[in-house]
Amino acid sequence: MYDHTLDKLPSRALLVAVQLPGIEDGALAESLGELRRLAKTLGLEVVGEYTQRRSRFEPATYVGKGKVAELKLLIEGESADTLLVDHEITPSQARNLQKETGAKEVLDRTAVIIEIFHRHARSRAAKAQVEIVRLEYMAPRLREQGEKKDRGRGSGVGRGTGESQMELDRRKLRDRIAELHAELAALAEERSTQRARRSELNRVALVGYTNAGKSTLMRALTGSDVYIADKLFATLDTTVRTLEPPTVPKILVSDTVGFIKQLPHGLVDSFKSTLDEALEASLLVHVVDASDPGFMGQHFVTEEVLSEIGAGAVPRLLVLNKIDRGGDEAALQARFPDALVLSARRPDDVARLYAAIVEFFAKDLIEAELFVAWTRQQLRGEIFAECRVLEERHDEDGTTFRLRAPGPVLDRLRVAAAGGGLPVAVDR
Ligand SMILES: Nc1nc2c(ncn2[C@@H]2O[C@H](COP(=O)(O)OP(=O)(O)OP(=O)(O)O)[C@@H](O)[C@H]2O)c(=O)[nH]1
Ligand SMILES: [Mg+2]
Repeated sequence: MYDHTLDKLPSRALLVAVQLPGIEDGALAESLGELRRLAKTLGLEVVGEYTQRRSRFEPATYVGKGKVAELKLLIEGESADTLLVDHEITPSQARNLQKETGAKEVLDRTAVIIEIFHRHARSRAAKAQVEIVRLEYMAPRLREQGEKKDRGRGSGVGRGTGESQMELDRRKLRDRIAELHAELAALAEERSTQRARRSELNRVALVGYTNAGKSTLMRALTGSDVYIADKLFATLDTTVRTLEPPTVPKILVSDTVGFIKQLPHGLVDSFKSTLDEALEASLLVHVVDASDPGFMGQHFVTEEVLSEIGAGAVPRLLVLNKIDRGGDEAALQARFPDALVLSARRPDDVARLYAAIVEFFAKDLIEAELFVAWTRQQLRGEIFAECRVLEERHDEDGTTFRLRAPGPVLDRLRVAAAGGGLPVAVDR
């Protein structure tokens, strides 16, 4: 089976890219820089780069025929064993490149990204999601390998056996994919129950390109110990925590999976369920690494994926992060007047972000009066947990609260105070 499991992955890699018309040198360099970081995340050492200007990819070998020989020499000269192709290529292009250059492995951008997701997946849901994408990526390659094997055997008795083995492998693959979908459906149900319990609460989600600093801000804003690393796709699972110091009513913050250009489509689909958390947020904090020269492109890719998953209309707060790395703060602020220009490493900056988030939710609070009879004083705890109480007045019948609260909370408390229903438990 075509299986480039990462543990078996050789370690010296050569990057290869075709520069298509309309792709500027700068854009090509950025893309290769990113591929280099993807390689580093997989633990590969990049020993060289090879680019070729071409009007299109060569159908058989991606790079031109004449260049394949050059690549072979380069691989030998650098003792490289892996070719990393900066585009998605067909299984037969990969196979031909491998055969003709003598590389042990040829991985395209998609395979590299899937591999990283595979290695970083921790929760059951993330593991199942990535495995589906991986199996689907493997399926056509399995076919090609099967065909090759069959041809190699000629037209003898073995041929039929080879085919049935291939059929068997494919069926196993299909069965496994179906099993994983069923597992995910069960997990999605669990998650939607948890989400329903949180639906009334104020939600903010940190979104953005991979490595922008979302998890670093998550830590700073919530005091949680989410994983942070100078790696691509360090986070694959959504984590939800309360904004600290706590506000009344409280605000929940979610950290989410990062995006990248040419994110394999299967991954966008399979992470949709994880990103539902982001969709349900009332506010998206879009974090951008402003110290990266390609940050405008990264901003664009993130917005594109957000629209694709249906989050195009959720209000945004743009955060231009990592300003401590020497960016021109004033110039950035002038160019993006509505953005928060900051560093996740400076507590004062994090405090500004905290204040902006609190302010966003404060404007949705409705000021109202709520009368609670003495017989219903068990509601007090809930009122103080979920509303900002501005004033209390007592008389012989009960207490009148003047408070600020989100509309749905107010509606629920009014029903409960009127005796129309039991207070609904929310998770605290
Ligand atoms: N200098 C500097 N480094 C930062 C800042 N914010 C984050 N970093 C670093 O950038 C790297 C990536 O940070 P993360 O918080 O893991 O990024 P992320 O957006 O969660 O990345 P993924 O989970 O991979 O999508 C880490 O090495 C952080 O320490 C900042 O404001 N300044
Ligand atoms: Mg992260």
